[in-house]
Amino acid sequence: MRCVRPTAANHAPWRNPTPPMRTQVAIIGAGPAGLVLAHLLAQRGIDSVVLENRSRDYVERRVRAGVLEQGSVDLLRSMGVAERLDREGMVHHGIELRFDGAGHRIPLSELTGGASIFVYGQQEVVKDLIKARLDDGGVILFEAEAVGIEGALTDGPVVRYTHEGEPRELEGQFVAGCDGFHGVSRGSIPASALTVYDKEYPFAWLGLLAAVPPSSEEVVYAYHERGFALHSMRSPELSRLYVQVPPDDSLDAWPDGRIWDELGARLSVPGFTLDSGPILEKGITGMRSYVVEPMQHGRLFLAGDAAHIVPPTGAKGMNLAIADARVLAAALGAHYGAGDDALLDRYSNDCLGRVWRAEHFSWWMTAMLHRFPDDDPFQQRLQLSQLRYVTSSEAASTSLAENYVGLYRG
Ligand code: FAS
Ligand code: PHB
Repeated sequence: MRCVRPTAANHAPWRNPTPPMRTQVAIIGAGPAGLVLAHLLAQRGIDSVVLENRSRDYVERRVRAGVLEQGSVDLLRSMGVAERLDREGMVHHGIELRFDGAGHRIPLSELTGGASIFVYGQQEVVKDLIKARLDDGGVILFEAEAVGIEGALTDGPVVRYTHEGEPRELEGQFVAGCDGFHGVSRGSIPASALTVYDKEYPFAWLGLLAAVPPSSEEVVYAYHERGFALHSMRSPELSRLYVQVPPDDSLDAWPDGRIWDELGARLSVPGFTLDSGPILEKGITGMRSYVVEPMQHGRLFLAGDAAHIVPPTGAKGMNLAIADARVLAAALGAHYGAGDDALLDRYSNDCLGRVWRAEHFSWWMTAMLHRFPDDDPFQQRLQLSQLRYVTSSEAASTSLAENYVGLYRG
C-alpha cells in the first residue's frame, strides 16, 4: 500500500476539515531510529510516513553522538547510505584511558578479532539518511509535531499531529515511536502497562565542539581527581570534548577559558598538549540510565531513546537506536511479507537483552571514570584499582573492548 494522500474521493469531511493521510507504518521522529527504520521498511516495499517536529535544518545541525559501532556501520553500508561515512568517517582501532598521570591504550581491534569503531557525527548520519529517504521519494514531514496516538490496541492506530499550524491525522497500520526521550509515544501508553527502570547520576557533561584539530588521534577517557573528561573528535579540523560538571551547572559558569583550563588539567599526562581553539557549540547534558518495559503496546512500538537512555560514557545511545530499528524493520517485514507476527510479538524481548547489556556497560564505564560527590578515599581507591586491572589484564580489557565495539553484529 503506498502512502495515501487526502483527496476528494477518500476525504471524510465530517471527521476532520483536513482528510487524514494513510500509510502502513507511521513513524514519529526523524532521528537515527526513525530514519533507519523508514529506510529499511522501504527496502522491504513497506510504506511509511515520518513525522518530525523540528525543521530539517535543525535536526541536521544538532550536535550529539559521535561513535558508531562496527555493527551500525555494517548496517548503514548494507542500506547503501554509508558512502560519505566511508569517505569522511574516521576508523579507530583503540581508545585510551588516562588516570594516575598516565595514558593506557585499549587496542580494540586487536582484542576483538578486527572490529573497529567509527567516529562520525550523529548529525552526519541523520543528514545522509534524510537525503537517501527523500531521494527515494520517501515522505518526511518536518515541523510536524505528533500530539497524540489513538487506537494503539486496534489494527488502525491514528497519530494526531499539527503541521503548518493545522491539526491533522495520520492513519497507520502500525506506529513506531522513535521520538526520543521527551517525545509523545511512551507517554501515550497507560502507565499500568509499563515498568520503568530509572537512575539519574549526580553529575552532567558539558559538551563542546571546537574548531581545532584533535590533540589525540584516538578517543581519550580521563579519570581525574577534579572529575571526568573526554577527548573526541569529528574531523581532522574539529574536536569534540566533554567535561564532568555538577548536574545543575550552567553554561554561564563556564567561559571558554575556564573550559580549556579544566580540560587541560584533567587530560594532562607527560608529553600531551591540549590545543584550544574557537568553541563553535556547547551544551550541558544530564546523565541518566532508563529503560521502559515492554517496548511495545498493541501496534505501537518504541525504538531508541523513546524506550531507553544510557549515560554517553559507553557511546551506545545512537547505536542502540539503530539496532532497535533493525529489529523492528525485520519484524514488520515478516508481518507484511509472510503474515507472520512472531517477530512482532517478541520485538521487546529481542531488543531488551541487547539494551540491558548496553545499560550495564554504560553504567560500568560511568561508575569507573567519574568522581561522585559523595565518594570517599576508599571509593577512589576502588576506582583506581579497577582502572589498573582493566588496562593491565588482557581478559579485562577484552571485556571492555568487545562491549565498546558492540557485541551484536547483524
Ligand atoms: P532522537 O532523540 O535522536 O530523535 C528523536 C526525534 O524525534 C528528534 O528529531 C525529535 O525532534 C523528534 N520528536 C520528538 N518529539 C516529537 C513529536 N512529538 N513529534 C514529532 N517528532 C518528535 N549518544 C552517544 O552514543 N554518544 C553521545 O555523545 C551522545 N551525546 C548526546 C548529547 C545530547 C545533548 C543528547 C540529547 C543525546 C546524546 N546521545 C549520545 C544520545 C543520542 O545520541 C541518542 O541516543 C540518539 O539520538 C537516539 O536516537 P533516537 O532514538 O532516534 O532519538
Ligand atoms: C563523541 O565523540 O561525541 C563521544 C565519544 C565517546 C563517548 C561519548 C561521546 O563515550
